[in-house]
Amino acid sequence: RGFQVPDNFASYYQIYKWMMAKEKEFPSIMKVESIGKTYERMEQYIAKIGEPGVDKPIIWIDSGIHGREWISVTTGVNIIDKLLNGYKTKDPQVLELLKNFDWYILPVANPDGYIFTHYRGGRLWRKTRTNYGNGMYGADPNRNWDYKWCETGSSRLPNMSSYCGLKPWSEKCVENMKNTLLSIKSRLRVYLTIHSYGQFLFVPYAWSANSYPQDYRQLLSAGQAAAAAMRKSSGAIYQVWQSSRLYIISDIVMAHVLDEASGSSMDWVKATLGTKYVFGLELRPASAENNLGFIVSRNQIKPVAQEVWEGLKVMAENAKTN
Ligand code: ING
Ligand code: ZN
Repeated sequence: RGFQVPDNFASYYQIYKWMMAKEKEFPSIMKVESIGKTYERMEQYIAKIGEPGVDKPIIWIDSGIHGREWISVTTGVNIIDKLLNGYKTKDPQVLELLKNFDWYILPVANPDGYIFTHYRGGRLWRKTRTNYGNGMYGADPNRNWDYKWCETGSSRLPNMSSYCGLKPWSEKCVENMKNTLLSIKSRLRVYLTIHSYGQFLFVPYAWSANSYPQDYRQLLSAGQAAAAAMRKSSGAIYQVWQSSRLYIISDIVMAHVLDEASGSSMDWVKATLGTKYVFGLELRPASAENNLGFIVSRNQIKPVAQEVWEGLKVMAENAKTN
């Protein structure tokens, strides 16, 4: 009855059905595969989009690694939709993007967490849903990667929202992502992980405000170019930073502390795979009280997707030439 997945905060199951339908509609350029099963045995579906032929450099995008960040999931879904619509209408820009790159898009990176946020009372769940006993569930899938694991901005306590897990890769959904990324290591050119909120475009490293990749300046300027395109699209200002250089008010020490966070996907990809263009995005809003920033109204879905799309095209352009 007119329910359009890309225009709504769709459920895991609706998104899965939509991806299957799109694969049928665009069999020559799109494949949907599962990269593995989660702790709760849900498949993690990835869309692979590109012109057939030789293997090309890959642009990877994941969204929804945190359950409650619904606007990130709609953005991942809308990027798939934009690539397919552009192909259908022979948009020369999109044809170029599909000729130069293979696009790997994982719109619901943490299905267990995402599904839980659709239950009554679960809307603000961030983590996975691994059972850690005594009524404690889930580790933070953006603290569970094996680079500087659990050193900064992580908790060892399973009841905390930034719990780093029992060990690196303890979370199935994270291990599946790692294995997939390892298998495409030599072709991986751009890694973008989409979160919300705060309106930032992050560059590595997140684990320390005093640690930079050797090509930091180049990443920063590529990020600034993308953010400028985003601003031109909608007026929204995205600040380009290392997330570790931001200050937050810590609820533990009740003071402003650096927002360093280790064990993130972004840091692992940059440090371990050596991928050139690695970014983390925090979508709208810029600020909100009491976690309400995770609840974004439906009319934001399209403008947010559009501004990300504009930024993405600039990232792709940079990744092609530099
Ligand atoms: N923010 C991210 C978090 O995991 C982040 C920020 C992004 C940290 C990339 C490290 C790397 O804390 C949200 N809102 O989840
Ligand atoms: Zn997040």
